Amino acid sequence: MLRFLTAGESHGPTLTAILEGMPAGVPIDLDGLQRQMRRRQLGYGRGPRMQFEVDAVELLAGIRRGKTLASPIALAIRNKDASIDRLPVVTQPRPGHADLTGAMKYDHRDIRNVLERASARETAARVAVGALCKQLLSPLGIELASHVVALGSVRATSSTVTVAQLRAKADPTPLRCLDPQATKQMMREIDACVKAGDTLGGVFEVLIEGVPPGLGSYVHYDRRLDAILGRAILSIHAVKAVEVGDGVLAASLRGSKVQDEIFYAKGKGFYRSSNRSGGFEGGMTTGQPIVVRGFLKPLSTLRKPLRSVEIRTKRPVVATVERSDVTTVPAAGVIGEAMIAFELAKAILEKFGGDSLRELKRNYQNYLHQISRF
Ligand code: EPS
Repeated sequence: MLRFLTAGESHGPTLTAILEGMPAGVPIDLDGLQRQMRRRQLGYGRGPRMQFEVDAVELLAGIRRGKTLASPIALAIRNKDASIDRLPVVTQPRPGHADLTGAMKYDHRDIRNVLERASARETAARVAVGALCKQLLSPLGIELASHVVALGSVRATSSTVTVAQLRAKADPTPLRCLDPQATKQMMREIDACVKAGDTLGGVFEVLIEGVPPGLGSYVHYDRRLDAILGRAILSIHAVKAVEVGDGVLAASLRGSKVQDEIFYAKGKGFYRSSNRSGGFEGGMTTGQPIVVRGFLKPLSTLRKPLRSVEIRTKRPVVATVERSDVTTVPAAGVIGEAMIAFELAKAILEKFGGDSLRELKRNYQNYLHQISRF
């Protein structure tokens, strides 16, 4: 079974992760891993922290001469800002953050003990884990990309895209968005929020190509892979809703306008002319591209803070102002890719097994051959 743990506080010395269950013999490209880390730091509207943190990943165990050993992989990302022991006590909880409930639950009188771990900085470790998982998926022909489809009230015009297009055209733009007109409006909206001391949410979309039919299962609720991906996306900080395919629109349409009709052609096999399901039927992948969206609420650290209550005196105050971002939607897409890469790698190892990449590939090819003859 593939599993991972992360540890580390936002301003502690190090973020760290252990990924266990990777087969042996997977080539690991450290530069590729580092590029994924950099992608998480980009995006107009990020705070000052992203300018000085390097998020360099040190691989400490489980890899030798550029290949996985099958032993647990340990990695570390050292924080440049490691001021945790010098930072002031926090007693004015921010509405929307983990502050108040976290302090009550763990009996902390200093909210810093909560916010340091609740911070989205933890996602740097997840992106490193996801980057390793992508390097397992890539030799199987599975590729992921993401883009921003809405920021605040501005929506990008939608069109069908491919992973290659997203990588070439979305990543180099300031907000990882394909629509240049919408990007300009989004940037104006961010500028207005900077002035107003406010924050913005939005929507990212993750696209996955090359997934075979039949990952996940309809036989039991906890084996439905769309549900597993939904949980993975909801676990990302500030995400409040998830959509698979045209899920939200589908709820308002008739069935005849929603289902993807089935066709067959010699040589091509079974196919659909649409992908409204987002690549899932009955909790299983259909073999079409997977399309998952994450909806973020605006970040809860506001430079113009909201009303709150001091936890010791119980007097009305305004919430603490921590250094933060105006929006993190472009980064959240990269984190979404990482979480989905992990869950897909896990689902693949569960279905196909294999202690080495060679064995996994052989099992995988066998299955692809079997379904090609269905
Ligand atoms: C983040 C680092 C943090 C924030 C952000 C994400 O840095 P700092 O708090 O030192 O400025 O920029 O964290 C949050 C949005 C949050 O709510 O905690 C990062 O590395 O992604």
